[in-house]
Amino acid sequence: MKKILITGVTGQDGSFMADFLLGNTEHTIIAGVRRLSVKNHGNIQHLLDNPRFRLIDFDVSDQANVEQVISEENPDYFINFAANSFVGNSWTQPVSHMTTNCLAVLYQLEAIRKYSPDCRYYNAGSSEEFGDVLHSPQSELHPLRPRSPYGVSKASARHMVKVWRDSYQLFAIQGWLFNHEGTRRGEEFVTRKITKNVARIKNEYVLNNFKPLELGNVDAKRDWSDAEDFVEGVWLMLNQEEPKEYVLSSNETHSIREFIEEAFNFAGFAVEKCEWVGKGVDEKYIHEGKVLVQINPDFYRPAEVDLLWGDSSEARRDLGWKPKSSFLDLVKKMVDHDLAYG
Ligand code: G4F
Repeated sequence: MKKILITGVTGQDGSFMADFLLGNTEHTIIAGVRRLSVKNHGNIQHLLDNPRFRLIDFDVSDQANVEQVISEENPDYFINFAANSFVGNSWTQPVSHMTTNCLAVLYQLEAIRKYSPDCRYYNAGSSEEFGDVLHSPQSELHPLRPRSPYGVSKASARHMVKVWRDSYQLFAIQGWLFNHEGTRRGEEFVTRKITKNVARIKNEYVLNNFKPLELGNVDAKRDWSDAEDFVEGVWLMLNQEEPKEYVLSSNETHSIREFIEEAFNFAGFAVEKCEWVGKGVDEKYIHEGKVLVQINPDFYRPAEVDLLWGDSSEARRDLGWKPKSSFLDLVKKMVDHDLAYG
């Protein structure tokens, strides 16, 4: 029985990872949570009474705290999902992104090197590191060309993880995770924003009194998967003989526009009865004369990643991993959940 320290456990990925490990292994979870005056335990409420799940106060951006936790707990694995993960916010809070996504990783690597050198370490990497892509699809060989302060923070952390791995022979890796979504996804991310608003509009439509969903660039394309499939991939990556980093992706790309169409379709607004009219900021998605979606340029980003499209063939070959859910499975699951629970 091993000890696994997970940070970011109240978020989507951390909570799904805890569920996966408690359900599929005998190991114990130490769940590092930053103390907040109002608790945000919604995603882990069902785990709080599990004897193999223990919460500890943990602030990844406090070096003294990181050193104390690693030296006292001596974990066998450290899975770092704590991050500032909303790209759109990273232009207004670039320092906080560098601190949490990069400097904190340095604290963790140093603490592992000093106190727990056999600990296997995973840091959450991102397809945003590829950024302004040169070719598609993107595999592990694609150069890092970030387009946002968020992308820079993750790319910098990647270099540090490699340097610490090579210099001190640590099992330290940072996989490239393409977009991954689900019913625990934060509402600021575009997929959940869409499915929550589809559910709202569905309920308000009959009253003929609803506000359209407002979005930014609907032509950007992303490679979306189900986050529950990805946590299994991360665990496989952590349990190879040698430390190697992999891309996890669906190997398909879809536009935000397609996500919108499919989400409304699953809620009963058939694609055949809807149409896009207008151009640019005046574009609207209309169903029987009523505006479901309109563009709000406030949601445009200072620099956009227009296209992400992963190539996870190495992970599929070496780890025997592949996503179980398709793009349409994912959209349906999120819409059904938000229609049922609001
Ligand atoms: O859902 P998003 O905010 O995700 P984004 O920026 O792709 O980042 C996510 O995936 C990364 C992996 O590639 C992670 F590393 C990162 O932490 C995060 O999980 O935006 C997706 C796209 C963008 O092109 C954005 O411009 O949707 C576009 N978009 C259009 N309207 C919008 C909106 N995004 C948001 N959040 N809100 C909108 O209203």
